[in-house]
Amino acid sequence: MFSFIKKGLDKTLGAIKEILPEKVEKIDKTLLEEILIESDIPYELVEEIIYYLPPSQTVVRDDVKRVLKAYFKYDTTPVQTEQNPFVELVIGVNGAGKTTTIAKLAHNYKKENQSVLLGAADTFRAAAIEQLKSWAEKIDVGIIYTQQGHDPSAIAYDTISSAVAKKIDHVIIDTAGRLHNQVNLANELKKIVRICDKAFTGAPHRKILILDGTQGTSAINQAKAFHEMISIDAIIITKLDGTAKGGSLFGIANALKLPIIYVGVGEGKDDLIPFNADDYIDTILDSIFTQTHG
Ligand SMILES: Nc1nc2c(ncn2[C@@H]2O[C@H](COP(=O)(O)OP(=O)(O)OP(=O)(O)O)[C@@H](O)[C@H]2O)c(=O)[nH]1
Ligand SMILES: [Mg+2]
Repeated sequence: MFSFIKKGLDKTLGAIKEILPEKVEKIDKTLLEEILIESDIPYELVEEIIYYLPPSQTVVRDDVKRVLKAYFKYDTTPVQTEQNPFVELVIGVNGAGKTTTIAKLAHNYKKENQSVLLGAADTFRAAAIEQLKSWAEKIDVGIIYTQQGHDPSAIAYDTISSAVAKKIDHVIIDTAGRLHNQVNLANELKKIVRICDKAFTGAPHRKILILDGTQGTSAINQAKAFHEMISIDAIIITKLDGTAKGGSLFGIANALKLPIIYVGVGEGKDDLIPFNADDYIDTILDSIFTQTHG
């Protein structure tokens, strides 16, 4: 089976190969520990994983898979996708990949013959508005925007109202990753959430946090801060293609107890793949064990 996640894990698999040039049938736990640490699974989790393995010094693929799977029990999202419009609010620090991911998501929906309207509520920087406009043109979806410095909540409101009036299927709202300070950011995000609900009761239906995968587990604290501000529903990890820290997803999913719904594996509009924990774990284990899955 061709695995889409493989593109995103290229560097991580390369790093594993440096430690383990030849695949094995059974692996020594000390070596496994080294591989897991190298791929940026947090140290406490690695300890825990080793602890839950059978007591023998060497272990087989099925043993490892069983233990690793436990860290992704949050990967089913109970969302009401039948809401029309289905409103998604995208948040995250600047540079995490919010705007690019919004374009990819919108492109995905379009491919499924669903209509999309984008809201450029990152009014903090003029370039941010331009960037989203240029994506909207490229993937041919509508966008509501205003001038730099205008109230982002007003944009969120206008986007949702317009989508309701035009019976659009999906609304995706971009937000600023940084304001003058953290308190301002928290207040602004909370206000956007409130106004979304005013525009269409129940909106936003999904608050998505974008995390830069190249930051590895250091993104966890950042994620917790956003989660405390407006309680996130799901995570998307970007730039998995640019990092050997592919194991950090274990730490992120486990620390936040939130589902990872997609991973970004490049800068193009097609470079967003639905995250599947089984596929992800199998791809890593394929690079360690001779025994294949199935
Ligand atoms: N390789 C790679 N690059 C990505 C991916 N996602 C985003 N990028 C790149 O990361 C950079 C930042 O992405 P943006 O989408 O502008 O990030 P942002 O969070 O909107 O940033 P601000 O608007 O400044 O807050 C851009 O150069 C993107 O092309 C990915 O999955 N893989
Ligand atoms: Mg942006």
